[in-house]
Amino acid sequence: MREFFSKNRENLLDKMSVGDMAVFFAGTSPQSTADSHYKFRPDKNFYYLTGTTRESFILVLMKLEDKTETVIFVEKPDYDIEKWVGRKLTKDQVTEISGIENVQYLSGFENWLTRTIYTSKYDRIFLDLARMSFNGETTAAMKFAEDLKKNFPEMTLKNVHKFMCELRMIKSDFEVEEIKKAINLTKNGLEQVMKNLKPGKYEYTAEAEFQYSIRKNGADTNAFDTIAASGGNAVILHYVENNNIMEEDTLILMDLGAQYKQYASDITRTYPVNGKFTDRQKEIYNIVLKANEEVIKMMKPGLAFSELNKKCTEVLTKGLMDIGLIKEEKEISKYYYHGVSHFMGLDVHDIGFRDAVIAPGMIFTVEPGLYIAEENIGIRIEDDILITETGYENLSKDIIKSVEDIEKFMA
Ligand SMILES: [Mn+2]
Repeated sequence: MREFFSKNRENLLDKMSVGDMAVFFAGTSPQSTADSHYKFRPDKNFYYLTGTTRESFILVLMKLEDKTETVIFVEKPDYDIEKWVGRKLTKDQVTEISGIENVQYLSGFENWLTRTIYTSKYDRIFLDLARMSFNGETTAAMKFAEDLKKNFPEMTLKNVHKFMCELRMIKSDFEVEEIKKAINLTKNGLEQVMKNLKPGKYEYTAEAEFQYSIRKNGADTNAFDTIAASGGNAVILHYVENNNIMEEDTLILMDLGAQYKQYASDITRTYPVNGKFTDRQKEIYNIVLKANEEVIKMMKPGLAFSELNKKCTEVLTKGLMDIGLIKEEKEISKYYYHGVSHFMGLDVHDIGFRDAVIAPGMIFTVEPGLYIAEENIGIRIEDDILITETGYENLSKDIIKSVEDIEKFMA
């Protein structure tokens, strides 16, 4: 899919001005303990622009009046090191994957950069300086920014995050296909879960069934840690311990997703552990399902993101008032306390602007929930939705979610 990555670089260069340079880092895997490291997950912007999934690589895009230029810096193959850590890519392989002709070794990067700045008309450098929290981790790009400020104080530094959001918010056909594959793996995984649910087992057995299925069928990994939360655990939004016994007559909330290649899926389903909903569970479940369906139905280009939250809260509030669980509208915040939607793509919570107007090619989750701690009931139903020219396509429509379908499947 070399053309896809080449096109992404072209699109970014289109957004850049003459005299701009953009530098991206693939990153390295953090140490976990002693000499162990977490499995490497490439920076998703780096992947989007190169298709490579190797540590430490550096990508540089440049734009001058009469030309654009792209260089990728890679690790030099070294047999003595490869005996321990596995094969490196050759320069030809990097070109084959990325479509970038100019491949150089990392050891030459600093000299190359200095010479390029000295002999050319660059005055701005774009770096990926996105931050999730004020005291968040310092990335390779942030460290590099410090070095640049010291060694090239005449250069203006800019954050490329805004451009990357603009590009990645709109998915190409290729990306939609990758995401469909991830969702299909998740579908099979959830069916494996339903087939094996039983009171008395531990929650982690449900997680393990999912894991077994997605890996066996070719998923790279999980898009995020699986939540398998039964009974009252399901009111904790990010419960990942999964170490309690699933009791008789409880529900289990499974929030999970396979990652295919680098693309995420993000699905939540809530199942009765013994295969049959109680009347009360059914009542609450159908309110959440209604919110899920009504929000999905309204999705189309031109809509403001905030409309989705408004609709969702409306349906949930009305549902709980109808069954008498709440008397006033504002009480809903006791039982529903998160947003209904986020962008999804290369990252499970994909980058994008919250105030963006919904447009064709965007992919959103829709995930209403109700969490009733005093009744040990937590329910969330989440689908992945592609915005089309005329409306939407529910990419996860084949993952069953009605009470009848679930009970029939589990019987
Ligand atoms: Mn989600």
